[in-house]
Amino acid sequence: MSHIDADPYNWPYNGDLRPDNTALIIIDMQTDFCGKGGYVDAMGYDLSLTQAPIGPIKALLGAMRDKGYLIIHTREGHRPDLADLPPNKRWRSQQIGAGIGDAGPCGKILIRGEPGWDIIPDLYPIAGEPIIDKPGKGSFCATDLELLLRTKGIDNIVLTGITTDVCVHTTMREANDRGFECLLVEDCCGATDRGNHDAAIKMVKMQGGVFGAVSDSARLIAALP
Ligand code: C5J
Repeated sequence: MSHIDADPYNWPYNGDLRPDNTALIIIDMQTDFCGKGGYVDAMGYDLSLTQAPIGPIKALLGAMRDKGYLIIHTREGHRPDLADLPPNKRWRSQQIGAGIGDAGPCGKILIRGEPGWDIIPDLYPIAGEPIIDKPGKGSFCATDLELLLRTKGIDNIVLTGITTDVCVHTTMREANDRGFECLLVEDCCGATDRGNHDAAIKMVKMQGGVFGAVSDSARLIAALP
């Protein structure tokens, strides 16, 4: 039995935490979401908020890699011909001056293969770590993530990345509904707005842990079996 000190309950609920039944998912740590000249920068949001989790994720990634946990990375992005970009998503991005598919300092915004779309060098996957390319906010929508997790025998998912209130939350909700036991690592996430980050963390803890539990990198690394 192994538990991580977490809120509102020690995680996972059944104490069955092992490297072979638990995965770390690192969501959308792409230049477009945390780098100068990327999508979030073009929208005018404070980059320090989405850059804050880089250090904590790096520490957690190192610890979980060393112990043999499955590490999965995701990237939000669209085909260069925009065939998988819903017109309403494109229109909304244009309203805020950061049109998906439009040219920017880091290449076309949120387009697969462009420099801004890729994962930042500090957290780049190593050989053997799956990357899930997703067109939406949730990592399960239109991807093979669930197949991959079931095939590897994963029950528990540790969630990190950006942004807390959008892609991390959507993925956590999707995973929770599929029966995965989820832990959100608070300091390994960031949002484009501090209040939204805090609200997203609070939401998880309602109703006895409506989507799972919340901890932080120090508590998780200290107790990682
Ligand atoms: C957003 C994301 N915020 N990765 N994407 O559009 O959270």
